[in-house]
Amino acid sequence: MTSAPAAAAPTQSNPTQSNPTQTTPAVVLTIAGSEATGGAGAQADLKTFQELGVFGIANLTCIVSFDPQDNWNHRFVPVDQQVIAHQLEATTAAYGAASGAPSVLDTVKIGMLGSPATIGTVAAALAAGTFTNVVLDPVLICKGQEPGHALDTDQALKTQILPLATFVTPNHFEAESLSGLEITDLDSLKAAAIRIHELSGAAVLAKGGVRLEGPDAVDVYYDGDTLEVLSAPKIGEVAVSGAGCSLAAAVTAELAKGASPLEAARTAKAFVTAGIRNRVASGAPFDALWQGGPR
Ligand code: PXL
Repeated sequence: MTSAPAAAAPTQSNPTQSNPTQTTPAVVLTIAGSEATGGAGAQADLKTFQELGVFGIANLTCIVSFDPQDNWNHRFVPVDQQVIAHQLEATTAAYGAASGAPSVLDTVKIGMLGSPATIGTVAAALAAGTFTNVVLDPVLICKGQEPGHALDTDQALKTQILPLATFVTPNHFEAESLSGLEITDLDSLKAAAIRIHELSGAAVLAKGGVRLEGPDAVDVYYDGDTLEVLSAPKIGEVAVSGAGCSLAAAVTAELAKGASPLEAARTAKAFVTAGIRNRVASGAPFDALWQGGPR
C-alpha cells in the first residue's frame, strides 16, 4: 500500500509563501480601458503602478484599437456590463475591506469608462465600496466616437462619478467642459481648477500641458486650501500618448503609499515629465510616454 506523501513540516520554509520581513506593497485598482498599442489606458496605469512600487490591478471597461486606415481614430468596443461587474466583484472579494487581505484596497483610479451603462456599473461598485481615494481621470471624449453617444457619457460622468471622486485630473478640454469656463491662460486655468473643486469637493490637478502658450507645461493644483502652479519646461509641442493616464496613475500610487494629495501631484508631475523626456516613437502619429524612463 502506498502512503500519501507526508505534509511539509511546519518549520520547513515554503518558497511560495511570502517573506514576513518583506513589506507588503499597497494595492491599487484601475478601472480603465485597454488601448491596444500600450501607450495609454490600463496598460499605462499598470506600468506606472509597477514603477512606483504598488501592486496594480486592472478591471477593463472597454477595448480601444486605433484605426491606421482611418486617421488613427479610435475603434471602441465596450466590455459586457456583466463582465465589468464580475471583475469588480472578484477584485473586491480578494482585496476589499472585508477580504482579510494584509493590504486592503482603498485606492482606485477611474480611467476611460466610455458609455452611460458602464458609468452606472462602476458608480454602483464605488458607492458599495469603501475607497478612501478615488482618482478620476475624466476621459470625456474618445477620438472617432459618435458625438451624441459621447455627450450622454459626459453627462453621466459628471453626475454619477465626479461627485464620488476625491482627486480629479482634467486636461485642458476636460477642464473647460467640467467648469463651463473657457481656458486661454494660466489665470483661466486657475479659475477652472477652483470651479471644479467647488463642483466636486475633490482635489483638482487641471492640466494646461502643451495647450497653453509659453515655454512651460503648466498645471494647476487646487484642493480648497492650497493653490499651486506646477510647471516644467515643455518637451516638444505635441501631446504624448499616455501622459494623462500615467499622471493620474502616479497620483493614485502615491496616495496609496500615504502621500498627501499635493505631494502626490508633485511626484506625478515629475514622473510624467521624465516619461515624456524618454518617450517611445512608433509608426502612429504620436509618441508614447515611457514609464521606465527615470530608471
Ligand atoms: O488617454 C486617454 C485614453 C484613456 N483610455 C484609453 C484610451 C485613451 C486614449 O487613447 O484609448 C483606453
